[in-house]
Amino acid sequence: MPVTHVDGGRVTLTHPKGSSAELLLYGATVISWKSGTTTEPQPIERLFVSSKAALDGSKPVRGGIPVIFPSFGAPTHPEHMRLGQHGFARSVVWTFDSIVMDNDAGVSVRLTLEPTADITAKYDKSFHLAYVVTLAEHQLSTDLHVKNTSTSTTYPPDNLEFQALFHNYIRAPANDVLVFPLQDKKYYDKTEVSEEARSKPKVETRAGVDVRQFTDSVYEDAGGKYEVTWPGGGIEIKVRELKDVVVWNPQEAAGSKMGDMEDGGWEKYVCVEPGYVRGFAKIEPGKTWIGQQIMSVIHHERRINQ
Ligand code: TA6
Repeated sequence: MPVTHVDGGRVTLTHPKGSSAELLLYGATVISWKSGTTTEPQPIERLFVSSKAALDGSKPVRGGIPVIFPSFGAPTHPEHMRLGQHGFARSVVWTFDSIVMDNDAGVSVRLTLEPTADITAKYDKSFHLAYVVTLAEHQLSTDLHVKNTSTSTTYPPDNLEFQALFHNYIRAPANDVLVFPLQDKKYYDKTEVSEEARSKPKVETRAGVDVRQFTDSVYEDAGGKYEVTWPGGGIEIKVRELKDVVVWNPQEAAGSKMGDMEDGGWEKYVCVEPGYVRGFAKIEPGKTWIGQQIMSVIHHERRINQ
């Protein structure tokens, strides 16, 4: 069967052509995506998960694709102030809803999340989330459907204001990675020491962005199509509605202080995270917002002098 439940808390998708994906119901976290390319058909792991990551639901997974909702980073919206770093979606158990597709075109599953008592205690908005993960021969896509389920008819309307992001840990030789095309894009450098400097926009001057230094950059209105490349490999990411993108690698100084980061783990991945994180998406009661990413494996030989 191309979709299997493994020990209840996990779902495995297997494509007829050999690619596979594995998700935890905890956080709807994709923890594995194995795929080949047209020139190198042998499926290999495309995501990084730290060997010290907790996979038992005790804390958010250090790796894979954590789902970030309704807030990115430290909360700033008045409705989010009781939430922790990166909101709650990545640290609650989702429900397996259905198999959406299961054929040569792809294998797709749908997970859902509705307010529980624990969530409502910290976040008392009406919402319904559906997360659709689709595995194709050389692609993985993730769609987050956010519905405002408020039945309020008050004025002003009971809008749902949120941020959302796919926190992709892309397996790659970090010090050889270049991310395109971000040149001339406005970004916020979260490695700056002062809040004032972190809040002041910069403009990217590099044709290809590397992460050889500690990098934590939030690119605003970044274009929606990215290539994460390294000698002989790469991942293309195309998005819908996710207007911003974060590029993050802690390198050793910050990475070695993370309890669930394996030794040298920072050398094995780059986070390229499409999201809506500058400002807030807003939907009226009854409306639905859909944020999508499509990740494709590319065989890439591309280096550029910076
Ligand atoms: O997406 C980049 C970032 O916001 C970094 O600032 C760093 O905190 C990273 O996320 C990991 O956050 P976490 O809460 O998973 O340790």
